[in-house]
Amino acid sequence: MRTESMRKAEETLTSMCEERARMLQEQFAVSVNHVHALAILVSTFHYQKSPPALDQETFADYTASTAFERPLLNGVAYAQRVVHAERQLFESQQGWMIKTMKRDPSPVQDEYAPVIYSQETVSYIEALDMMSGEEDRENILRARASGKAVLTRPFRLLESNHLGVVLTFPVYLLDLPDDATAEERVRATAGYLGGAFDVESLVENLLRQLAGNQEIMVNVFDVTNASEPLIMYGTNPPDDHMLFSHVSMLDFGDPFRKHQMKCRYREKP
Ligand code: WA2
Repeated sequence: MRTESMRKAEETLTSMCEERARMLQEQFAVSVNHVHALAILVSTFHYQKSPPALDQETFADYTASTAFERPLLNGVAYAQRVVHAERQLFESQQGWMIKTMKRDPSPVQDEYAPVIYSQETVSYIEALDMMSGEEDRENILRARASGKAVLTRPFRLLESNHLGVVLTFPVYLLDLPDDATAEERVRATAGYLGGAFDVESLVENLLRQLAGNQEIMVNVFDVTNASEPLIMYGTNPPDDHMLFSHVSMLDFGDPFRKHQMKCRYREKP
């Protein structure tokens, strides 16, 4: 029988879940917008000035003092597109060798995406070819062909090994019309500005601050492939003893990916 108290409990769960989904989506959107602005900063000061009016120290200072604008990102970085014919010159100018994400010297590739500017919090990705990691590589290819912000599926981030997703914006050498083809976009690509959403620790922080946190259990899923939901946040509890759950929709701004939040009571209400 559905009692009045059960109806109330269900209503409370719904509103708590909707509130959490709204907050997460909002903080996500704020962070994405600020990374967009950083991509424009690199375009303006690195590529539209000759010689470039940007260096690692300036990038590190600026990104450190604006970190509060990107509450869910553990750090941001800029990876430059380097084709193989330019590799030697690039490495001698930088004074370091391009490395893989496993930290070996990079083998020969058609092209590379070594990180040349990084926020101090992710300085460990400097000089790493971001195309050497499967998730980052897919993001780079999709970002530059589309001209839009893109997200990876959830995966274990470098160093922290926390579950998260990477956000990538493309940076172009010239102003492209909105209807530029994918091929034109690839040809005009200068590099990639992005960062990692440390979902495991930063979403935990966000949820901890909310009233009622002790009573409910929150999961976030990447449901791009509806038949194979990927866990993005939280531990998946066994379904059996659970009375009801609520699913809230999430929009993180990449139309290629679908996300949702699922909330339940920790104990039978
Ligand atoms: N940033 C931080 N930690 C990571 C990571 C990443 N990618 N990938 C795995 N762990 C510079 O798309 C360009 C940042 C990638 C941007």
